[in-house]
Amino acid sequence: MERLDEDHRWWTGSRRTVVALVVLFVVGAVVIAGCPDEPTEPEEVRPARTVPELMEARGLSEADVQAALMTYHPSGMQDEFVMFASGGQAGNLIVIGVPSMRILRYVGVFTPEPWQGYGYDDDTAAMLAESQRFDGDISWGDMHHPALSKTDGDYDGEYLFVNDKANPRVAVIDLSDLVTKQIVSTELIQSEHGSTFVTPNTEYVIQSAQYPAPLGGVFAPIEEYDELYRGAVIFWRFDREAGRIDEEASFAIELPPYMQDLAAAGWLESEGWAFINSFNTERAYGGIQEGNPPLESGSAQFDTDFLHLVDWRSAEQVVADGNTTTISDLPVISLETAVEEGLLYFVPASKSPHGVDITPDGSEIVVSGKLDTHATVYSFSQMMALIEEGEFDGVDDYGVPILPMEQAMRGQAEIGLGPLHTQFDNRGYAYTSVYIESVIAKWSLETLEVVEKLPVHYNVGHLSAVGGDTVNPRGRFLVSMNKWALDRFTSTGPLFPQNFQLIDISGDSMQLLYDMPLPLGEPHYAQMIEADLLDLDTIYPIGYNPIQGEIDENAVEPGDERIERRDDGVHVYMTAIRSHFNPDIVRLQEGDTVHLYLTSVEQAEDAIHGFTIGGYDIHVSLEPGKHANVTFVADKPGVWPMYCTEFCSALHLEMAGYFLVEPQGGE
Ligand code: K7E
Ligand code: CUA
Repeated sequence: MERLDEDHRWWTGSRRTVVALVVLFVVGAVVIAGCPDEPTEPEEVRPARTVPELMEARGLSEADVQAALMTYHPSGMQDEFVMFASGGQAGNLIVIGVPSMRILRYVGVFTPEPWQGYGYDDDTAAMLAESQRFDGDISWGDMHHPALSKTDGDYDGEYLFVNDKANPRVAVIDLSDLVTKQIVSTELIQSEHGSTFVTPNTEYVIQSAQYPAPLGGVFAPIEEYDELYRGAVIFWRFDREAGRIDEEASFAIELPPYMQDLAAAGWLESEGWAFINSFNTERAYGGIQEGNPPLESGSAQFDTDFLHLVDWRSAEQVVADGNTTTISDLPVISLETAVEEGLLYFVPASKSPHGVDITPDGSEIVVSGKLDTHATVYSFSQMMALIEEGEFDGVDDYGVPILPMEQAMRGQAEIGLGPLHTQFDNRGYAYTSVYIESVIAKWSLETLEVVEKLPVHYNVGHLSAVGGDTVNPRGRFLVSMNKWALDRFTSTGPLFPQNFQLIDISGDSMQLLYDMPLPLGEPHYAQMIEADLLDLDTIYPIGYNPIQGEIDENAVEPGDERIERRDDGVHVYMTAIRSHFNPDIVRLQEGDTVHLYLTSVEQAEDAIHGFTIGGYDIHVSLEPGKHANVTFVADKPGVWPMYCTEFCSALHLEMAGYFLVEPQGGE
């Protein structure tokens, strides 16, 4: 440190001082000598303003300017599309306007979200708590795949489902107010990945396991992997009328201990069938310290793994017939029954398959192998014919019939190194993300020839096109969801953002329009829908409880505010309106149980209040009309200011009051 300082204090060195004085003198002499009688005009320094000047100054090409014009939204101009992206490890959902790529909202799902008061009031706290498996205390989620609800195979803009890979959970988000309404969890499987994917009319939300484990959360030695470890797929029944998953009407199918991966539900021709990829047909389970190969090589021995074909329509009947065993509260069709009843078939898929995607006409299934260079296009009708004729290449160790790969597929597209996921447009093209090569490959569904590759930056995982996984893909835009950002953005240290790259796919060739750093979670997948297909309410009727979906029984009408002391505690009926809470003084005794009923009686758009009491870890968001209940024990004596946390009016700071908690025995 000292040495550094010495080197830098050059002005203290006498020799350096002499040098500096000489330099100053020379510069001064030159300046004086160069000074004629008339003063020269200082060269005009005006920042670039016109379009040509800006292009020159910033080194922009015409394509750059075109891209800017396609994405720029002047103040007040709204986006044509909305993208719902997973918030990854943040366990929440990210809502993004497309093509501007502006983040519009986060939605709390598997994680408490303070701004929304999500996880702090009684209803949302209970929802998060009840979703805990094994009475755990999980504070995060690993969200991967948002799925918009569908009618006839196309987005209907009503609901959105998301998954938690780490702690198998599925959440239901209502698109009428963008609020998480329900989280279902299961102890049947111990990790998942193939979710959420919906059947064409959202009859079911599919959730399939990833890392095999004994079903139901019991222990078994890993040496008994083949015999006792299992995968499974759960079909969560969605009750559209209620807007909730009906756990009672849901079921599961036991699967062999391969690592099931992504899933898809067929539509049109392939309606009634689900398709689930898997890797690790080798049934390796690691054990490096015990002399086994690591999972990464142990699972990469065979040239093919299995794409699972699941006849869920027929499975419904098997469940209705009661041919199931109950595990973790779910009726489970055993592997044996699934084989007997013809519910499950395999077809080999190229090395370590990942994505599985249905073509818009529902007739084919596209599968890509992470360690392969192809996208394989399977023909649904050919596979059904093979099943019908009983033409199998034998069975696997669990008795599941294996369809011959060659006869099951129409062909393979030579894509590139590490193809993952595929989406479609409205002009007969498929777009496949290619992870290792860092490109989006555009290829013709008809000829299976790649027509173009667009470099992306870098290591793309999923990609999302507007309606790209429906019967009605729209084309227009595609977002490449890149895992690595490397040199794209100003450095933020060792943790880099993700990079969402917006690509125009409406022209003859793909055009990269915009890089959007995503500073939250690792968002795996996203879906894009027209903004005008969404019908969001902006005001709740007064007293509406968004989680209960009705006017809360404790909703407070203006004029009805009061505090009641009863046997079970102190009941506070409070309203919020610009710019006061009423009541604004609440007198309590230490140890009182407080039942706080909070109603916003606002009916003006965007007039949002927040409510907090210092010291009590309470925060509620009060959108217009919203009602929330908060129950807590006033166990900390003292004077606790309560206040509004949203700058709601000029007198927002005055929107405050006191919780006075008198100590026991009065001090
Ligand atoms: Cu490819 Cu979880 Cu869909 Cu990530 S998964 S990329
Ligand atoms: Cu209400 Cu600030």
